[in-house]
Amino acid sequence: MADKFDVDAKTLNRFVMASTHDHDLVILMNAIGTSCKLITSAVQRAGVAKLYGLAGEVNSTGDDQKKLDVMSNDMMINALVNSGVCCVLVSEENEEPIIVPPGRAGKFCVAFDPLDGSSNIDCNVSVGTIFSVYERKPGSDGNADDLLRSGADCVCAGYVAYSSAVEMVFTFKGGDVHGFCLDSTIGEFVHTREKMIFPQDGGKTIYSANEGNAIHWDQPIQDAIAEFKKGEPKPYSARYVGSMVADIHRTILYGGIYLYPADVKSPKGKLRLLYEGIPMAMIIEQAGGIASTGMFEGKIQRVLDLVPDEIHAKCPIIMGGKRDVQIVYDQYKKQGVETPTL
Ligand code: AHM
Ligand code: MG
Repeated sequence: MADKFDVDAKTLNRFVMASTHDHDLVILMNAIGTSCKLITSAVQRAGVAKLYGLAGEVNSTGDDQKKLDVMSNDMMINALVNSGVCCVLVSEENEEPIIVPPGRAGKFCVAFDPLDGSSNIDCNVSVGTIFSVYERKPGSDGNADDLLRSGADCVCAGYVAYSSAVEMVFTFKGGDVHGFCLDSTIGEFVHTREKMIFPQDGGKTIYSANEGNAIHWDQPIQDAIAEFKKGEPKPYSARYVGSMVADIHRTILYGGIYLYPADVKSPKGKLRLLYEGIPMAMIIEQAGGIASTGMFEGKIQRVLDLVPDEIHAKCPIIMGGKRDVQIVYDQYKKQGVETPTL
């Protein structure tokens, strides 16, 4: 029976402490881990605690209903502001950046989507948290400008999937990608996936996109999806949760391709660069995959080369293995577009 008990738990904190000499980074990851445990508790108790619904609504007993994503946002902000190692925060839920008061400020700038997958929150389908971390520029006190830079400057990126298990995946700049499952019996994230690698042969033949937008896509994207449907030796499967964390997590583990391209309705795409595009691109690339914009502002670009012009800037996204991203690029080539070599 003894082997059923972990006498040597490789916790997230232990892993981070072994990976860096930067004590502030250890504190930061601890604060992110704590807020994600709080979010887990809120997500898992959402039904019984009556946390579903719109913020600002008054329920039948006259109490204010708290929307789950507003609560998750408060949990992250409180943990990060009080960590003492952050100077500026950007959240999907806040129009303006959050500036940490000087007495509590530290060197990190964190962008996050506290609970991504808004259309899935109230129906108990997987949702997630996504974050990217930068260090403030030399001489800066910490302001939005510290986050308006290329993904190449991102020092840490990660996501947490709230699903049948709660799992954190993150990577430090230039490092491997690691996974940690929340062990509810000890209340700790425990190291469960060592060096996550995108399937080298492209993995399962899966395409993942909101095909309801197909009529608005450019011809090469429509043609690429048609290619996937023809498939060789058999048609690709369609899988689309509509929560980026779930769709990207599956893509890293199983293979295939995820697309939220630009279209005539949304020429910059839908997803946000700072807390969706850049962190997912860094994880995908450091796991051995490709993170492209597809056609964006006249050319095909690497997501990590984009520089946001404002904190909530958007970007189109095509992420997957070489096998499938090449199929998309081939359709652009047929239209005479120059494509990067993969
Ligand atoms: P959100 O931040 O409002 O939740 O939007 C982001 C989500 C992503 O998780 C997901 O990939 C995408 O939006 C789904 O969009 P759509 O419903 O248009 O398919
Ligand atoms: Mg989002």
